Amino acid sequence: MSKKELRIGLVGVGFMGRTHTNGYKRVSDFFPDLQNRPVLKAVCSRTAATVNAFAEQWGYESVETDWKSLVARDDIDAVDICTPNNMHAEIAIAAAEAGKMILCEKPLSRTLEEGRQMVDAIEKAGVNNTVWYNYRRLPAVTLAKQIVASGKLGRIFHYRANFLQDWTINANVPQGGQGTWRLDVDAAGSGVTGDLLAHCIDTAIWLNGSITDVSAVTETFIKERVHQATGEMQKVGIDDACIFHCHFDNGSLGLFESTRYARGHKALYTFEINGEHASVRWDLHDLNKLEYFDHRDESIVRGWRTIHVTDGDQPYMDKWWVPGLSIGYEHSFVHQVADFLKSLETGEPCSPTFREALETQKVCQAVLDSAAAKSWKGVNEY
Ligand code: 4PW
Repeated sequence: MSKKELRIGLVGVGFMGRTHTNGYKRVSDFFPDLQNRPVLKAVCSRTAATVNAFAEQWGYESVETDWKSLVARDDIDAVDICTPNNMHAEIAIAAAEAGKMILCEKPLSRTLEEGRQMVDAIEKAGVNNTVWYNYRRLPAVTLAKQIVASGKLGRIFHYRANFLQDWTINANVPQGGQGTWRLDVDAAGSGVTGDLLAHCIDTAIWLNGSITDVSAVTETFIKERVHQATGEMQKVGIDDACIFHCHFDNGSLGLFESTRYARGHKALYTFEINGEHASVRWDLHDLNKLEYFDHRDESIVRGWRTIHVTDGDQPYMDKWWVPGLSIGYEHSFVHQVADFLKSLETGEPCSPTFREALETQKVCQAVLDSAAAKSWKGVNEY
């Protein structure tokens, strides 16, 4: 079958530039039925030496050092935004106006206002779009979605999630710079709320429906850090930790915690859902396993069971090896590329779209405002 080329223009060459590129490179071999094939047409980063090295290592055909030149090119079909958050809106809006498809790294934007402008621009342009909330596309998480949607859990009472890290405990970690832009409020928009809880919120809305109102506390443990660009000590404007509880539209209660100050945890993302009949729980550190408890089981065998999600009839697994063999974090990005390419064939949106990701932004904004005001915030106010 001769495939149609989807010519990718990647902006940003950090950690996410690598994960997405890996997705583009592997998808056609493992999802051979797709009618579209990504082509690594151009990559953009400000420093010529850096972008040249990235292009050579990963196999991009050409480079740009100004994203505006990349967006203006006729030989680019889709712009992939992997920059720090402060560039998302400007690039996405320009790419939409140029008629490009857009794949944007999470979170959609720094602020709700920027997110709204992005949604307006892509909907006006009518371009295909998606936001890289990749954890949805780990097979065990997709299986959790299927189990919840099947109704096996019955009425849902509780949803709880954690995203814990420990990499900013050292006060000498700067704000600004490669990777550490996540600590600079101007670049990131917020701290753990936008960077980590946004993942938890996206998954929660997908699995358990809308969040209606929130009550949050945030803390900034280290108040000043050196800024990489100026070399000067500056006030830290991000939330280092955030805990919130909430109501879901289906009547269940939610409890969420995220921090970068949980010594011993590097990327512990867990969620658990408790229903009337059954519960499910998942842990990123053991990402191919989904745990399930069903009270309706006979008492002699009742207990938590571990589903090792590797069989061909489980989500995405028919594309990989043989039953019993695991896949990893990077495959979630391959799956998102596959689903995006599939959406071009079917005409169905590739979820989460910008508009769906805006719902996560609303919850993030409500969380930050609730913490600042020390009061409950309704998500519908946004
Ligand atoms: O999006 C998140 C990042 O900003 C990731 O899923 C994990 O936490 C890994 O890096 C940060």
